[in-house]
Amino acid sequence: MFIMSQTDFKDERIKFQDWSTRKLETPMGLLPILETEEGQLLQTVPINNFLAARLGFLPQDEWDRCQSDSLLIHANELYEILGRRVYIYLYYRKNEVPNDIIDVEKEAKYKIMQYFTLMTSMARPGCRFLFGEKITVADIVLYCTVEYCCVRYPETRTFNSWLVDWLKHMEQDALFCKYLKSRSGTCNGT
Ligand SMILES: N[C@@H](CCC(=O)N[C@@H](CS)C(=O)NCC(=O)O)C(=O)O
Repeated sequence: MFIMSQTDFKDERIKFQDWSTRKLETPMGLLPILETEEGQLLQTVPINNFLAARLGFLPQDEWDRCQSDSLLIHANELYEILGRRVYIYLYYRKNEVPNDIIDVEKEAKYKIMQYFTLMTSMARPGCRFLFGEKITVADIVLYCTVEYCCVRYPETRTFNSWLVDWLKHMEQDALFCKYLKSRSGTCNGT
């Protein structure tokens, strides 16, 4: 949203090896934290909504705004489920592969199916983006959620025909492409 609205900001990434020290300086030992003139803001969903309101990425319609909130919360839940159950042993604790790996994989795929069924059902029919002709915070979060799932489950990109069309619209959008090009890699190089 900062990049798309051409707003200056400082993006501070903490290196894995520095985290145990830096963690102690944070109120809850967790990231992300948004530093604003008003103070510190914690929790992904309100951070996204605060920035969306300030930078012009909230849907106009009240119902759409509530759907957007719901999508943001569900996307966050899916991150937590996959993070705790799958990505943790794939990338961080490689020698702690769970004994019930087949069930873990099955559950992860079921959760992706369940969450994407819900999130894609929120789209207004016939629109380029979720809630109209303009990208909102929910589109950006949904895109990042697709990418997150694709690290392990690349078939997520073709989950249903609405998602396939919508991904095309997102990746054809000049401002969104500017954001995609601006990104640095993740800590594991993906
Ligand atoms: N509910 C919180 C969860 C935050 C969270 O779990 N953050 C993780 C990274 S995504 C973290 O800081 N982990 C570091 C740690 O637990 O030491 C949110 O949505 O912001």
